[in-house]
Amino acid sequence: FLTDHSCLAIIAARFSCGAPRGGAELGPGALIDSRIFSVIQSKGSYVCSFDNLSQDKSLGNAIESSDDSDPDVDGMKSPRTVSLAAKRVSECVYAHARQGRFVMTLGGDHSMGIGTLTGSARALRERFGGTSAELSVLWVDAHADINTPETSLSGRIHGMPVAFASGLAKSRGKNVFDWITETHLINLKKFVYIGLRDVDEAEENLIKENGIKAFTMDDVRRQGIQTIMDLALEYLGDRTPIHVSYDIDSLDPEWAPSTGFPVTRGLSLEEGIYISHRLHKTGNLIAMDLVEINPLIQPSKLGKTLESAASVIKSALGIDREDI
Ligand code: 6HN
Ligand code: MN
Ligand code: MN
Ligand code: MN
Repeated sequence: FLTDHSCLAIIAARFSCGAPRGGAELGPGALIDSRIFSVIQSKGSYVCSFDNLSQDKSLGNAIESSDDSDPDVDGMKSPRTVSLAAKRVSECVYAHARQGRFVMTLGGDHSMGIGTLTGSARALRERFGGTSAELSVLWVDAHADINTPETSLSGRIHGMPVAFASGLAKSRGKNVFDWITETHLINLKKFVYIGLRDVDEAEENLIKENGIKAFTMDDVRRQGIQTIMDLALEYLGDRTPIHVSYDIDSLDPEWAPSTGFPVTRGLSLEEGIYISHRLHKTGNLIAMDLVEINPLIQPSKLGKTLESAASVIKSALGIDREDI
């Protein structure tokens, strides 16, 4: 009832100014060149449309807007550049989701999660109104990405998307992220983490204070991924649209080495695929982000990283894994 599954809107968010180093802007192109979406079009019954949002043109470029033209705000690096890019991603996701299309955003660094979640949340509010179809979010990541500008130790906005998309972070009076209004916000009571294993102390406090459901890698190892998915989906409920924001660093570096912040003891590829598979089975998945592939890190293992990403994407779309 939620999405038109024959129409897949793919947004290439070629952007890395929310991260400490460049390279993630090359992730979407690498995935698209791997021809995964040709496989998806031929195996699934999907018709794919592409929006290419580039760092040089459509998303704005922090290399041009050097520190002089985009100085820090509340400790945030490249704040205006990231805000503008996230706003454009938000509008693009919104435009597709408003028409009931499944939206797949390829990153790019995870600051674009500000755009994807706000775009989905706003489209659902307009389509269904009230809280009945309020967005559910599954955040699959080694990291919690819930720092506010005040708690962040790095000032990098890819560590803050959950805080901005939920309204926890505000950018007080300096016109950064002021495009985010009530209608864009997600509800942290309808939000679940899976895969956490590198969480800052302040982030842990934010998770506790806000009563956010979080399944760490320790939980996955203790209880198994099947039980964790049972619990996560039960928590979110039956008839709720789900947006999954999938950071490739949730997978163990063995499976996804080409990423900016690899953390050991991660999900196996099989566990990663299982998460997607279960989401597909709900019939309620309306959007997916696949972010933080950085081809400049471990280029010799980029192929492996792309294959893993492709497998996770395909199972989320219900396409079998015979040729991974
Ligand atoms: N990611 N917690 C660290 C920070 O800078 O706030 C790391 C964030 C990593 C973000 O991997 O999407
Ligand atoms: Mn991460
Ligand atoms: Mn992340
Ligand atoms: Mn299906």
